[in-house]
Amino acid sequence: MTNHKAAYDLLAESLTKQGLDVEAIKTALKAQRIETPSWGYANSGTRFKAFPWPGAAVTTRQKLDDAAMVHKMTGIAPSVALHIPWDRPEDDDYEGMRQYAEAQGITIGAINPNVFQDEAYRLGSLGNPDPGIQEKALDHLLECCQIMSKVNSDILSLWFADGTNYAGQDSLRDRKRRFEAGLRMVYERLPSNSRMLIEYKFFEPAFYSTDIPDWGTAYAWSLKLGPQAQVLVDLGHHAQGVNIEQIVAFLLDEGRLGGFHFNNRKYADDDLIVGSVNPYELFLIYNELTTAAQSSDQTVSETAKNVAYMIDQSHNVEGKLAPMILSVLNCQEAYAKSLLTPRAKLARAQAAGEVLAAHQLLTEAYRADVRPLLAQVREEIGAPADPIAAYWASGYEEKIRRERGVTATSGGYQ
Ligand code: RM4
Ligand code: MN
Ligand code: MN
Repeated sequence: MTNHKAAYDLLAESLTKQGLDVEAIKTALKAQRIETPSWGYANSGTRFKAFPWPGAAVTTRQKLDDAAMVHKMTGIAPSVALHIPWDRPEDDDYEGMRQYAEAQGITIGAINPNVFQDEAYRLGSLGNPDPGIQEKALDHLLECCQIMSKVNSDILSLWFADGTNYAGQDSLRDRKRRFEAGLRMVYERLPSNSRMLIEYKFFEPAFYSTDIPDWGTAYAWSLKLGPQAQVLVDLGHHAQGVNIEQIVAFLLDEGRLGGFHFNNRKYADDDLIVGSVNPYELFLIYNELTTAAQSSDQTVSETAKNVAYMIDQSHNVEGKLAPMILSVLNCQEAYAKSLLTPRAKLARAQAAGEVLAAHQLLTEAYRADVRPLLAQVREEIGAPADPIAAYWASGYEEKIRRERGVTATSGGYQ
């Protein structure tokens, strides 16, 4: 018996008394999945300095090893997103890369094309006024569709750095049209049974306009493109005070929420550990997802069940694997709390206009200490009850520090 057991028994008893089905909650928690990003294991920094982290991954194999370790510690992170060309294999052997991942016990998840780091992209990629550069970007995006088939990925995750810095720099309407034409060509070449997720961001690196500034633009384009196109919500890409859970609810209801890039922000695209600044917001987001997954409306519940939960973080001062483990655990905790919301009671309070009662029903779920429940779930799936402690005790961090050492960085990523 581990030391969480007594606390778990008490919690299970109290949840049962509240009318909750503890076994069903545990089953849901065991089915939860969070994808980690390959770039989160490499060195990264701010635009001022990238401080190299001892043991940070350099090669894609090392990143896959690290992702596999995070999965081993948490039991719920069995896939890793790749960024191309950062993760292009030296020998171009993508099948070999997939096999290597599978041999480590993980699979390859979303493919993220990179059309922002080449010299050519100074004025954008698909939105660039130069047709030659639009074509270069398009070629890369289509190459990524082929890579998806080689690595068995069913998600093309699109983020564009495109935009303008000055009023008058380019025609806003022409840029829109270029983007629509480019996205259409990519959409037509998507592997069957796969999805294209369109990520929005209202600032940076362009600051006067970005070509996909908000969820409304991404949503409008996904509607125009077809059912394989959906919206990706990156928690760091909103203005201060935006109600993200409302965006999530809207997109779920319309069948167009495709996935998340989880992180946390204080000011902008800070890419901090998800749930570290505003765990309540994360809970409220999960609450929308859980409510939708349990909905009797089939489009809504199917959409919720297909959401791709991905982390998009870069840890600059706090290490690499331990903060990634913590990020996964924070998602797990938020999800667990969302499963405790008494939905039938809440619906009754809402219908009766009982504002405070409804609010309290929700906040009571948020306040519950679910840690013993999570320790129990982990133990039942064969993961360590305390993943971070287990990680430090595993010797993995010492091993990668010793074997990989410190790699010089240039700035930005890698
Ligand atoms: C962007 C965006 C993308 C990510 C890059 C590295 O802000 O979040 O998803 O791939 O950063
Ligand atoms: Mn992102
Ligand atoms: Mn971002």
